[in-house]
Amino acid sequence: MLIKRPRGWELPESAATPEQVWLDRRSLMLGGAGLIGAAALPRLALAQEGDPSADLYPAPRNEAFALDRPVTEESVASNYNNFYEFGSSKRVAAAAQRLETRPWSVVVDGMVEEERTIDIDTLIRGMSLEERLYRLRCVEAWAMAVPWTGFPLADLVAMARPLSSARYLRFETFLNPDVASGQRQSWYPWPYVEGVTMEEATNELAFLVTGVYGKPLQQQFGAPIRLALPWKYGFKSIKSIVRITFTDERPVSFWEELAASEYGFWANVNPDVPHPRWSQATERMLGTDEQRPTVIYNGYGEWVAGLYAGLEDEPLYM
Ligand SMILES: Nc1nc2c(c(=O)[nH]1)N[C@H]1C(S)=C(S)[C@@H](COP(=O)(O)O)O[C@H]1N2
Ligand SMILES: [Mo]
Repeated sequence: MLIKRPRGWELPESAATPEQVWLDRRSLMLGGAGLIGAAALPRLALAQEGDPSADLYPAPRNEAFALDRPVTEESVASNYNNFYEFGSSKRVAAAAQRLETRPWSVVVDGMVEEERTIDIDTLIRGMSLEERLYRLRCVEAWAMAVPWTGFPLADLVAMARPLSSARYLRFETFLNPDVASGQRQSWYPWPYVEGVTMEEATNELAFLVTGVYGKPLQQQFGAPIRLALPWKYGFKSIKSIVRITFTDERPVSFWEELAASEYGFWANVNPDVPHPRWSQATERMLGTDEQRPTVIYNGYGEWVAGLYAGLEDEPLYM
């Protein structure tokens, strides 16, 4: 079957507008402290003040995860996002504020002792939150470094009591085309889906994120709960999760469904394995012109390289 598909996702990052250019352009248009800033910023602030988990932040930092680069400025990271539910540009922060993150619940189902639906605040308060400084490397060759707050995915796996037959976790994002205009674009396989193996899910690095920059997560970052898998390309770090399913079938992700030859299941960062249409050798740090050499497993080999022993025949790096 032939399906007409947009070519938007095929644009290399170099063809898109760097975030600093449009940040500058915006302040030019608005004469610095302009109208959009005045109208949009208080709303963002309000969304966080009204957050029922606000008292949990900032959480203590786990110093085991050190950065080799400065933390990306909050204003840069929170205004340059990939969140296709709200459009294919990086300027989705304003549109994403339409997502109501309370009430919110997460279904944990499939191969578990007992399927359940957990209220987000019950979940967050049942876990011990910590802050971790993590790098994020997008497949489009830009990168950032941010202070996520959350809890290990392994803690959720333990809580879920999976059956021994479970081999994968499948994650699903919310589906609400009334709120998320991108989801009205029917050629995309909504809802966004991602997956990892049980071994990956229980690795210490796999992190469920509920906050960033010492505050509850804002919508554009994937509130109220998203994944951070810092050794994999950013598209694996699924946002605004509503369902986590334990399964013995390898999940087919959103991007794999769209373009399997470009975005695979494993998607581990590797500078020596180019994307079919661009090099992965270097990355641009958001908010700067700095190009840094990309590192295998995004520098997290110490934690995760052992996960892939014996899997050398798999396409681990795409
Ligand atoms: N549901 C959903 N999750 C998503 C995406 C998306 O479009 N929808 N984009 C992914 C991509 S490509 C990246 S690089 C990261 C970006 O996270 P950030 O916007 O917090 O930097 O989110 C990932 N998670
Ligand atoms: Mo990405």
